[in-house]
Amino acid sequence: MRHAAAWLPVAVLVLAGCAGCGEQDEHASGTPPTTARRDSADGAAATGRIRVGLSEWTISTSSGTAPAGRVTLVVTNAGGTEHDLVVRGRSGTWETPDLDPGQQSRLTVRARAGETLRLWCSMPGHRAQGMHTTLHVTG
Ligand SMILES: [Cu+2]
Repeated sequence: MRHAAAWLPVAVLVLAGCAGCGEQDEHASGTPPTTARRDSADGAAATGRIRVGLSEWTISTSSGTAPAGRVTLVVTNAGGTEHDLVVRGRSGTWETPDLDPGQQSRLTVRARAGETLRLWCSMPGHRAQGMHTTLHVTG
């Protein structure tokens, strides 16, 4: 049964390919083949987007948790003075440039399931005044 089950999708793919050839569709317009899904344990396939707001003297996030994998933080300085954002996790440390009030920056980080990412502003004194938070990474 296992072999038959594995073979069937291949047959479908081949048939779909032939149909495409018959109609002489442009290859560029073809829908990309569905890639086999890897185990969910491989969190690298997951993506997420979280908005982060910087202000005096707090960091707010659109979610308290992040999915495992690549996570894009959309960071906005909503305050009245310069801020930045540093993110540290088990896979590394990432940092935005210094952001003027109103400026936005994107930071893509790699999050591992079960870890807690630490976020803070590295401007002198800002972290101590409250500009820090955490994001728990879900499986
Ligand atoms: Cu700051």
